[in-house]
Amino acid sequence: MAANKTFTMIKPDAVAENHIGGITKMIEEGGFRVVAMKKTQLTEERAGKFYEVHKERPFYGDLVKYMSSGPIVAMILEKDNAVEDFRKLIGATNPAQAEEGTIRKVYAKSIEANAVHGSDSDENAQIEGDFFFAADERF
Ligand code: RTP
Ligand code: MG
Repeated sequence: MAANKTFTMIKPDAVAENHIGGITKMIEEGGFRVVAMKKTQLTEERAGKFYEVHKERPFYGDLVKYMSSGPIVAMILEKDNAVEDFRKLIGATNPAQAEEGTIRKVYAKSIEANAVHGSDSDENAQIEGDFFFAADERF
């Protein structure tokens, strides 16, 4: 994926609480264009694969259970400097440290149930987008 793309998921708790619209509004008002979008549910196996980089972290098992606990909304987003700007828009991993105006400040409930995922590099944005979307699902 080009450097002007990033990948995000609206996480299970935010989907369950009807925040798809609110979060997508913040994303679009933040200057991002939705290139691809789908509601789907990860199996534990697929969530484990998606988060494989965190396999050795103490929270990995809980994270995999949480991310497969209900439907998520996956998106590819486009904007100049997408990866960095999107991480600014979502705010800190721990909502207690998230700045005013960030998505996590508004919607995150805890360090785990923190409403949204954002890719951490151009390389991972490409890998993560490819994990969910075929070529004919991107516009
Ligand atoms: P993300 O990948 O979801 O955008 O979040 P991030 O970069 O801000 O945080 P990361 O370190 O990549 O962690 C991935 C996700 O794991 C959960 N987590 N739980 N219990 C904990 O201490 C803990 N730490 C992280 C969160 O859902 C975090 O977003
Ligand atoms: Mg991360």
